[in-house]
Amino acid sequence: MHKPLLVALGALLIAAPALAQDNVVNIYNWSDYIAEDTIANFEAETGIKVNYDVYDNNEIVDAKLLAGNSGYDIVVPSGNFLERQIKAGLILPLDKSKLTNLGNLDPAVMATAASQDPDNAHGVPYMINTIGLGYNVAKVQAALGDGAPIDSWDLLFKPEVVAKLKDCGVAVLDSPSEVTGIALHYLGLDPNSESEEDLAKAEALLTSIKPSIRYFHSSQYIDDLGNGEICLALGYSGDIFIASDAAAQAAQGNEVKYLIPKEGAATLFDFLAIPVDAPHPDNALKFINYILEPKVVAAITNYVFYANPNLPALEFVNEEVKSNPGIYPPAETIAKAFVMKAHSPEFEEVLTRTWTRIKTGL
Ligand code: N2P
Repeated sequence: MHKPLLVALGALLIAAPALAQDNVVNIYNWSDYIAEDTIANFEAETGIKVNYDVYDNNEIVDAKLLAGNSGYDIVVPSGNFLERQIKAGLILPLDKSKLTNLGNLDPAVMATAASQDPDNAHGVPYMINTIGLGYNVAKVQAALGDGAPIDSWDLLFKPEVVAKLKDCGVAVLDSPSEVTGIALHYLGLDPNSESEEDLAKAEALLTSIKPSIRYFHSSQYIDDLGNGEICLALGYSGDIFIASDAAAQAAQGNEVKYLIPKEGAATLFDFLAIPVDAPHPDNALKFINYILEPKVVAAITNYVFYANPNLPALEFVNEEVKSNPGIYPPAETIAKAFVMKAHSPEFEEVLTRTWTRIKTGL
């Protein structure tokens, strides 16, 4: 064989594995936040290999981004965290010329999202969720009788009420900003307050119900609610619907319902975003553009029961999902909901210490 050709072939052989290795995208997403076949379908369509890790708490992602060199190409922070991450220079501005499907997103959602991500420059709204209460209908009825406040945060925050649910099991998200925000809202205070006096009131409330809480965890409650191990959870809307669906499939007599309390629930947008030091930003943009395809994101909504902001996707969302007011909340629920704002890094530190005290009593 001709020598230069041999050399060229040899170079190709050496380069090939390196290229194959490079054609990847490293994704860090919430657990239970994608359809079963989304990743495989994306890999088949694009030839890009996906490395997929999961988390169940905003603080974990935040810490990794702050530390730098996370290796991730896509992360999915909630808006209040994204807002601070953008300000800290941790997120890459989106190259919108590569996001040809961006126009599918609801302009009203984009306008709201812009309050956390100015000009929608850094994040693509992925899913919308509320934080409310999931409960086991029969167990709560058995413990509390007919007068159970199954329309109110009283179910969790009134010590004498929640004490009656202690034996059937109560779980709360391990999420300092969200849980203290909800406690402040319940007390009639600003959920985004950074006053240490207000925080002390939220701490007192949470400490008063602590003896009735079995655990603080942000994903364990899905299985436990589904199989009747616990009867009340402060959790994310779609996760509680996953539990409800599992309970119905198991047919063991557990019926799980989701409650958006009448006082109002927290509403969150989670965003697809690219860390500033992402090793494969172009592949990240390809993945985000794929998620923006109506059928792709509708399949995710149908599987994980979270609403997406993609307008043409709505026709592919199952009827029982889009007509469920716990998944696609009606206007009056949204009007009563509150949006979490970013905390200053200083307050975040105070909050972390407070949260440890609430959980450990120390
Ligand atoms: C998915 C939880 C996503 C909602 N398991 C958190 N914002």
